[in-house]
Amino acid sequence: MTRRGTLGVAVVGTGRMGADHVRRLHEVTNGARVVAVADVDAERAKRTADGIEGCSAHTDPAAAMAADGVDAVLVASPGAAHEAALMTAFEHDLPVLCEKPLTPGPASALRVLEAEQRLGRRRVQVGFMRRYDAEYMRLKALLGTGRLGRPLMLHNRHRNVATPPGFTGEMIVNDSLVHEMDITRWLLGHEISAVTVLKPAASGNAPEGLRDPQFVVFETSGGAIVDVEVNLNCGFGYQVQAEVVCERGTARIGDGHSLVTQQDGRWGGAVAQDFTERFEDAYDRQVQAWVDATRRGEVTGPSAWDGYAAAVICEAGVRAQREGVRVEVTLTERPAFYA
Ligand code: ISE
Repeated sequence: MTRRGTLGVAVVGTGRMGADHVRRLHEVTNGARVVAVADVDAERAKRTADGIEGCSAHTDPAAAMAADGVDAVLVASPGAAHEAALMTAFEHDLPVLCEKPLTPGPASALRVLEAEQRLGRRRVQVGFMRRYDAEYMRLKALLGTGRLGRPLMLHNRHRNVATPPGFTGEMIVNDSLVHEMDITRWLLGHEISAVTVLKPAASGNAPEGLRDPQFVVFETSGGAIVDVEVNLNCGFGYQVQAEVVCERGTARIGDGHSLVTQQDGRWGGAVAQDFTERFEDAYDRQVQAWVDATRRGEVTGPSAWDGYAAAVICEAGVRAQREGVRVEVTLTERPAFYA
């Protein structure tokens, strides 16, 4: 239930993603308005709130959540701040869309699961936005028909133009590969049971000290093998591709052939340059779905359990990467609450 017909949203964190979500909620999403923002940088919070009528700016997330007219929270602060923001949202009994990661590790993710269960109903949607990408949705629907038979292999490519300054090896797993972890679980309906990380020679494009690209193998509970090329300094564009190999056929997305031009004896198209461009529709659809569900009093989409599973797989992935060994993944028993 919302207080004034539209959903009043507090946005916590107004960095790159937070500011983009504020713009989206203000300009694109139906049925929502931004009523408060919070950021440790007071100036940035104020700049973001400026121009949005009735939007207050805060440095304390709790103050933003307590502001008049807040019905729900979008958390887009750095991962280390998520647990505290989620707990505050729970105290106010507010529904939350939390950018990935849910929290940076399994122990804190478990604390969030326990706190959410104490509320007696789901409150959290985690921002694994690829689940809202039109191509991934089509692929999932096709697999769901069973026409191709059981999925046996999934090949993924995850390419970025260049890593931002300060990007570390662990971030390859926690910030980038985490998307393939979630999409594998969602597309195949399998749990990831083991992770292996292989490292080819570092690309000359990669910044000094960063071993990029990497080649990752997931084994799944359903017997599938999943590989991921994570190639974050490829130089030419932002590309996310996936091909599922099933018993009776294959299906592939991400070729980016939506606009092909032919001119001067050549044919071709453009390659997206970053994730906000490639996944713009997915972000829009994700936020609209969250707003619509919240206004209906429902919580849908990736759950805190999915966030916890990703945290456990990331921990295994970082170990596999560091030690060069195959690391098994063990999740705690899934509570009936998240069935
Ligand atoms: C970034 O945090 C994302 O979420 C992007 O989707 C991913 O492609 C990129 O590698 C990450 O750094």
